[in-house]
Amino acid sequence: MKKLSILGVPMDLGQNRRGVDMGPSAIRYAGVLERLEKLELAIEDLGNIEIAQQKGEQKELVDNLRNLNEVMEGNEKLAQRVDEIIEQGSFPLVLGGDHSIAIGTLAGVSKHYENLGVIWYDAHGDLNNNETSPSGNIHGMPLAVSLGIGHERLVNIHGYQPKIKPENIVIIGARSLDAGERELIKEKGIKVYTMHEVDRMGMSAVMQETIDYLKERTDGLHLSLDLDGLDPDTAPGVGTPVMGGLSYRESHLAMEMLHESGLITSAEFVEVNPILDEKNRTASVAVGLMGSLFGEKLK
Ligand code: EXY
Ligand code: MN
Ligand code: MN
Ligand code: MN
Repeated sequence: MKKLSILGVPMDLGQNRRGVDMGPSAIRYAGVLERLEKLELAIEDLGNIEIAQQKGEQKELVDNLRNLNEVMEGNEKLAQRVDEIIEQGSFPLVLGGDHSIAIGTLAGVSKHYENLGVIWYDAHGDLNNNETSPSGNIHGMPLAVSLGIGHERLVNIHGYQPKIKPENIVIIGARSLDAGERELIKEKGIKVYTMHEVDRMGMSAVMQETIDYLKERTDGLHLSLDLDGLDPDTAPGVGTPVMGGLSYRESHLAMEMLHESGLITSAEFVEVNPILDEKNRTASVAVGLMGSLFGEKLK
């Protein structure tokens, strides 16, 4: 039976809105364990890792980076835990927390693969660095950091860099990209399906191309799913909502196709903020998507 380890990361220091540190609790409250226990999986819930608390007032940015030390510290812990989970032959399912935690997740995962693939399901590219970032928020940087681009302390987390190669990445759902991010996408030739392509091609073709593309070049595949990739009407409980996003059905289809592909080897669901949510809807949507990713069937 496939082993699955759930790890919560109550991180809210990669951005400046409160409440996303309650994401893991909201997702558990929405019934993630009960839902996945119905599938043929041996599940353990490892609880949350300890993350520094955001204090009342915002600290000044250092090198245009918000909370660099605390984000570093949390991600070092996370990388170590994820590394151990894979070492023990289990599938890491990481619950965020803001998207800065992808730095630690990928650092722990990628050690185990030569050519880790990454599906970045997100309204944003998360490809900024401290020079291009309009906000100084590290949750807008994790994909660049994992490519080895950015502050040297961030890129060297868990003692090596880069974690991933640009040709092993597929971004899906993008509709808010900063100038520096667009340049990087061009320069590195990163594959991106913006909302325009999803509308033109349909999600089925987008996912089939994604799977075919990654299947031949990667030896492991990580899903980094930011709930703001979905439309805010479906997933309102996120800190940086962008209109015109992926629908509930498109997202389930994407998860179902990933399950059928058998390629996914680790996953994280991030940016669920119950304070900004409506009756925990966004966490429930996340749990439903996890159900599809792990093989729930309609009939
Ligand atoms: N691109 C903007 C920035 O870097 O500040 C917004 C980033 C939002 C990132 C969200 C989590 O995906
Ligand atoms: Mn906190
Ligand atoms: Mn993101
Ligand atoms: Mn996002």
